[in-house]
Amino acid sequence: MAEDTIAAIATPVGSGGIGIIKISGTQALSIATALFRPFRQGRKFFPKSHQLYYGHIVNDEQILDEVLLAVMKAPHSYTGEDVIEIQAHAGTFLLKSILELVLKHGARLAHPGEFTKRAFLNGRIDLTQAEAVMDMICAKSTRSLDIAAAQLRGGIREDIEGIRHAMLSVLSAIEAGIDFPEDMGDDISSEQTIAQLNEAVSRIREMISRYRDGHVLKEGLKVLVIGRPNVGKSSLMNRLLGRDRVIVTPIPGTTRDLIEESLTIQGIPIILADSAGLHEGGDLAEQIGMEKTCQYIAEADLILFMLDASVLMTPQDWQIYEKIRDTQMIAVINKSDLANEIQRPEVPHPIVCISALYNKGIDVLKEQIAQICLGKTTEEHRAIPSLRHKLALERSLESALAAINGLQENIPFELISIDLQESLNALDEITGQTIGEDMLDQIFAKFCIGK
Ligand SMILES: Nc1nc2c(ncn2[C@@H]2O[C@H](COP(=O)(O)OP(=O)(O)OP(=O)(O)O)[C@@H](O)[C@H]2O)c(=O)[nH]1
Ligand SMILES: [Mg+2]
Repeated sequence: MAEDTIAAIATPVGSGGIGIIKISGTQALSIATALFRPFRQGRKFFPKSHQLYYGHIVNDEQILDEVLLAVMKAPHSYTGEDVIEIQAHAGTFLLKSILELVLKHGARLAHPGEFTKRAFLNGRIDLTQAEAVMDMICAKSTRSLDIAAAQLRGGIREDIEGIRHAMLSVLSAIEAGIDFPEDMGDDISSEQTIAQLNEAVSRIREMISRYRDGHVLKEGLKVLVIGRPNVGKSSLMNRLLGRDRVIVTPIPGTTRDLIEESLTIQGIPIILADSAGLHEGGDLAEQIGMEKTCQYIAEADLILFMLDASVLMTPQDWQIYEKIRDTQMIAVINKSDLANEIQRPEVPHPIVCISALYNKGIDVLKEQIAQICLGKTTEEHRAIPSLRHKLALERSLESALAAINGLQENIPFELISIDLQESLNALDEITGQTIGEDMLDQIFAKFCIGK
């Protein structure tokens, strides 16, 4: 438990209905008693846990604000410590004045994420859950919110615990083998032990494979609109965004740079990129734009290959197609309003006909995009969204494989035990059971103050 008491304004800066000042630590209750005068209970205030009190915040008998005061005594609070929340009127100056008063009475200003860090250090939540708190706050789509919520419920911790358990039983057998080689030696190198480790390894591998999906669901799938000049790429971008974000003109070569925007389609976060029309020649700016487009092809999760319904696939279109034929792609035939009969190109990819100008076929296209994107993702409750988790899983995997190798090659148990320890340590880093102070600081530095 931390010795000092921390405080911060927990609500966003600016004016609003209510602003909350949060205090956590051993002095939280005494600070509240010193500042708060309940309405009905005479002058003395004996706060009970999980009660809401109505009264005034006073500074030397001068009333600062009329507030509600929530009391949550340790260990049944967010941080696991005594916590007081003052719900005041949300004026920046007012909240700062109350906070100053709290600090004057012995609290210190909290660092970013320090309340959550205390919840973690006091064992109320593990590190993956602490990270999920910030992911909840930053979520930009229903799906990323679902991932964060599942993580907050302890989904990742449960998976890690399962693997840990299997590895610990192997480790304890091996350590017994080190201490009593004559009794245990034959048992350990037995196939059963290796099978047990192999099982753990495949579960780690499976978790790693879920990283990409989780990451995609959190950050957004990259969707690139590509095609020759003037086919209507920017018009489609504007349609999908529902606003005039990029310039559209009848002049080929209007878009020169790659332009990214975020949107959600059926709750799936998407980063949509409009690009410069691909063609031979062009001035320097266009050429740089085209180069960027070509580089982006490798990053994109899905490509919308745009064609013009009023002309057949031109040699230029085929050239572009050659660059993207092996990617996940939808052929989008635009300007369907200009063609009596639409010629479908012979490509083995899904084809959708639209008119960006007249808003035709856009819903069908959205449905296709959503289906492909969903096909690329696992259920959110099993997703691994964090790069930190993935890197630790990879380290754990490497050491576990080294341990299996060691067992097969009859390497001394002492060395195998080191590999297993390393593998376990990497797993423990994810939940935060073993983690350096630097790493913790890095994680919580991303939080906002007051959380
Ligand atoms: N008739 C018709 N015209 C369209 C349609 N979509 C776009 N256009 C027109 O086609 C022209 C080019 O549209 P843009 O969206 O700027 O095309 P682009 O592919 O972004 O062009 P560049 O940026 O030059 O590569 C504009 O005059 C649009 O109004 C459509 O569905 N039907
Ligand atoms: Mg354009």
